[in-house]
Amino acid sequence: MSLNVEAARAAIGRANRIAVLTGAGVSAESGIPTFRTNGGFWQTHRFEDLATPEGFARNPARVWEWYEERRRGIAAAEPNPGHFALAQLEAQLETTKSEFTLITQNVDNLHQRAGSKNILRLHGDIFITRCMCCSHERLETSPLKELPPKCHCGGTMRPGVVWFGEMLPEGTIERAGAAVCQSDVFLVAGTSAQVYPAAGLIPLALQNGATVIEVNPEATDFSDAVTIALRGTSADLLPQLL
Ligand code: BJW
Ligand code: ZN
Repeated sequence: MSLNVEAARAAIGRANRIAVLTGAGVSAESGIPTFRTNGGFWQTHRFEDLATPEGFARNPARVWEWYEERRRGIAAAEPNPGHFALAQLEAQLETTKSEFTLITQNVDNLHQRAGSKNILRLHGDIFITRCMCCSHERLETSPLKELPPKCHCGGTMRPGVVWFGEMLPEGTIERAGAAVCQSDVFLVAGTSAQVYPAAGLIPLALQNGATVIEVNPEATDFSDAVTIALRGTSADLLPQLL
């Protein structure tokens, strides 16, 4: 075990309040593609077409086909040792009355399926559909019968996720910021930290004196600033840390 892994383990062991930020990289070892790295969606697809309100307005069927394909892939995937390690840490901290907040940018449900409970989902949930007209929401985990799906009010349903240029679900970034400011340790795993406001939580933690630990096989814009940068995958490193 490297010195850095030891130092990160020790910081986590001492902490009373832990906040975690995860991104697409934590689900990569479950077979779910990321956005910006090797084979990521934005290397073959235009995000303007698939992940903006304008792209959806231009061609709802195209956007829905992409989401439906991803929903199928996620439904067939299983949480990996990285997801399970975070759920175990939360369960352990519960017994010592320590605080644990898992902040995720992921729209898959793998943290939840691994047993994590206190989850703040910054970018929504791919299994929720929401009516463009009356905002009615439905949780739909099985394949959809029609694309785009329709609401009982006749309106078109959209995926319950956050696209570029849209606000995050009400209160989530505020709650995430509060958890980060109060944390002794902020663990950041599997995110390129390029999308805001999520990425802004990293400098916020540093300003508030938290030990910031990054887990990522690649360097990010924040690697030099964080307290401990660990190079490796989350399925490999998170179980060693926690
Ligand atoms: C591994 C691994 C392994 C690989 N183990 N690791 C301030 C400054 C500049 C711009 C803005 C700003 N504030 C707002 C903006 C605009 C915009 C933005 O940030 N743009 C930037 C790109 C510059 N932000 C927004 O629009 C946000 N809304 C907002 O701010 O509202 C207020 C506002 C509105 C209008 C104007 C101004 C303010 C909303 C952002 C929504 C992002 N949506 C998406 C799609 C969600 C739905 C879906 O999934 O379909 O969210 S885009 C996509 O990126 C997705 C992700 O959650 C998000 C982050 O990606 P993530 O998770 O980091 O993945 P990758 O692929 O980038 O990185 C994977 C990482 O894993 C890599 O580092 C790998 O190395 C690593 N990895 N294998 C561990 N095994
Ligand atoms: Zn409706």
